[in-house]
Amino acid sequence: MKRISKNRIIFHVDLDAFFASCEERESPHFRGKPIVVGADPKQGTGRGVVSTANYTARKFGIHSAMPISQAYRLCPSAIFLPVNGALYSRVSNAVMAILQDFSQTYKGKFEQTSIDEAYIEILGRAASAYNRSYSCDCMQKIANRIRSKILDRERITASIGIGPNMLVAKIASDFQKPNGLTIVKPTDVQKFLDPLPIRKLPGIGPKTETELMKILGSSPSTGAEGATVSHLRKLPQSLLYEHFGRHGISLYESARGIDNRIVGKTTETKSIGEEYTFKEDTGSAREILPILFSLTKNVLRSAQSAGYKDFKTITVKIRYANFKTHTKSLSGNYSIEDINKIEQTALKLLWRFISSLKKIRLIGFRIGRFTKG
Ligand code: TTP
Ligand code: MG
Repeated sequence: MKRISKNRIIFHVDLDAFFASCEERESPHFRGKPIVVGADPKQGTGRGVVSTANYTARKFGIHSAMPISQAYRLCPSAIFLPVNGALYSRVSNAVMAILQDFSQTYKGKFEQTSIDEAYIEILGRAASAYNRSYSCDCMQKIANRIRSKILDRERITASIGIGPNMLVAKIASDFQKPNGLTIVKPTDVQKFLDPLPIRKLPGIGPKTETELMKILGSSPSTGAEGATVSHLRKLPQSLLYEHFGRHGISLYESARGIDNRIVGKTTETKSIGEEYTFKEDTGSAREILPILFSLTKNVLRSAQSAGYKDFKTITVKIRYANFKTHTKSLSGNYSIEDINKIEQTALKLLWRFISSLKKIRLIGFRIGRFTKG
């Protein structure tokens, strides 16, 4: 396996309850109250989903992607707000500019991975000093400077994780949210990961978790607290490969804190997409297709204004009336200007899901793996 210098220092910065924090800063009288950003709850009959909720609303059990009607039932007195994308883009750009500045100060590398997340790799003198002593003081100071600057300038809080690679830094930033700082020294990686639930590892969603629980279920050591990274670590690489293919190899490596990705190398951001919830569930192609094409146009417009020219994946998502959700992707070489080819691909992916017998509640369209022009 390719070895990369052992002691890299990578910061992962993730803004807290991002959309809700932007709303809170615009209307300080909201502070301390539960805020839910997303679809209109329409007194509990609304049909969309929650984009995010602030930490006060999360105490009621409200979270991202939950049906807005359920959020309303959990806390009818919460402040429900629509998504204000222009505001969030403005704040995101300002925060990312601050982070890029820091990365230059520390002769580092920078990579933004979503609207509210970025990695900074610290290089130069600060990195050498840390590698000599592993004293966290210096890294703590840098992290606190970053958080203070974001708070002073943009009036929102961020959580930061610091680790020897992108995987560990990302898990660490989530460890003490909100407004938290977690530093994982290179020598402590396994100690940090072992007790965590397997769901904390990127790439383990509900499906992989269920599958892994089935495999681990026969092991008497998996206690009532559920499977942890240390349980996952007991599974041989060959067994994981048998069950999950290449994804199994990355599970094996993640459980050991191995990640050789390089910060700032990729020119690809994650993806850009949009979803639409129908006012009433429908199985009619005449209602569904115009929505698909309007989502396609909106997404391509956003990608174009972000400066992208080419991309490699198209994904279509559908949610049936019973909430069963499917996504289907197709990889290829697409140019953003080639709208006909993109629409045809989206149609091909969606078509198999359309049937007058099975009504659809939501459709989504997403493109990803960009290359900047
Ligand atoms: P996240 O960083 O995943 O979540 P968050 O910032 O709201 O909360 P946390 O403190 O846990 O980081 O996502 C960033 C923004 O992306 C979020 O504020 C809203 C949007 N988003 C959605 O619209 N739908 C989703 O399902 C998720 C997860 C996020
Ligand atoms: Mg966030």
